[in-house]
Amino acid sequence: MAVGRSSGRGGQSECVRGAEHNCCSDHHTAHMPLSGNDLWGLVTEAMGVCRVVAAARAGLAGLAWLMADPPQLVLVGLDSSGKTTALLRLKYGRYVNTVPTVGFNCERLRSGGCSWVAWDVGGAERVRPLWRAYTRGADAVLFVVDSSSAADRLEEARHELHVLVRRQATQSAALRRSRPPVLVLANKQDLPSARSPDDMIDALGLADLPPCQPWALAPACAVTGEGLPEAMTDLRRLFIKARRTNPSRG
Ligand code: G3D
Ligand code: MG
Repeated sequence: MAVGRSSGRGGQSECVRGAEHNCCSDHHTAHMPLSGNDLWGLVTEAMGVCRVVAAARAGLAGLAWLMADPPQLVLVGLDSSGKTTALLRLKYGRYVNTVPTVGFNCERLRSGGCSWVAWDVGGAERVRPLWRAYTRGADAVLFVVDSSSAADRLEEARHELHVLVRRQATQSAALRRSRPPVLVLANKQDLPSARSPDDMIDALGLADLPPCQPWALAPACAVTGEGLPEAMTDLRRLFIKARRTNPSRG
């Protein structure tokens, strides 16, 4: 036999009694019958407490995440694709004239709602073997491509991107961690000869990447900064999703 919920608005108890009714203990009957409203109140109160506890736990988790080391972002791509321009634009919010990168640049920055430690690595052919040292510990990759480049340079970019993804698959498997997401930045969209995002997806063979590789492509112009915040938001989203899949960062 159940305790019926009060139908009266004035808090009138409608405690249904029957032969097997045993919800009202002695002390209950001795004092005040526990009405449906009372029970409902207790339940909602308990739910409220649970919500507060959950919010506090989420807050602590968020705090711990903020205090932890920021994720490592690596910018790679062919030389002159606009990596350093993009990095400095993200860091300072304005255009900074660049010189060809010798070695690497490293900046701590905040973009897309997340703090990052960003590594910008030279893209000339002779230094590309160095990419592996940077991508090994990467949490996310920004692969910058000049959308206005000639077909042979795009083919070269496609080749390097696929090599990078294959290498990261091996490294991630060895380290038992999720694959770092790759955000392809289709840069230099301001130039008249720039390919559209769809053409870039085709030219770079992104549909041929393994299904377990998180990726996205975002059009941008690193000189004006157009598209960069959206790109970084996409990257953060992919990063959080990958992290949820495998919370241990390895
Ligand atoms: P890298 O670091 O990938 O080697 P850089 O490339 O950032 O040094 O940029 C190479 C050149 O491309 C620079 O021009 C830079 O201004 C230009 N560039 C970068 N992003 C864009 C863009 O979105 N649009 C246009 N039009 N140009 C861009 P210079 O003349 O200094 O070599
Ligand atoms: Mg550079």
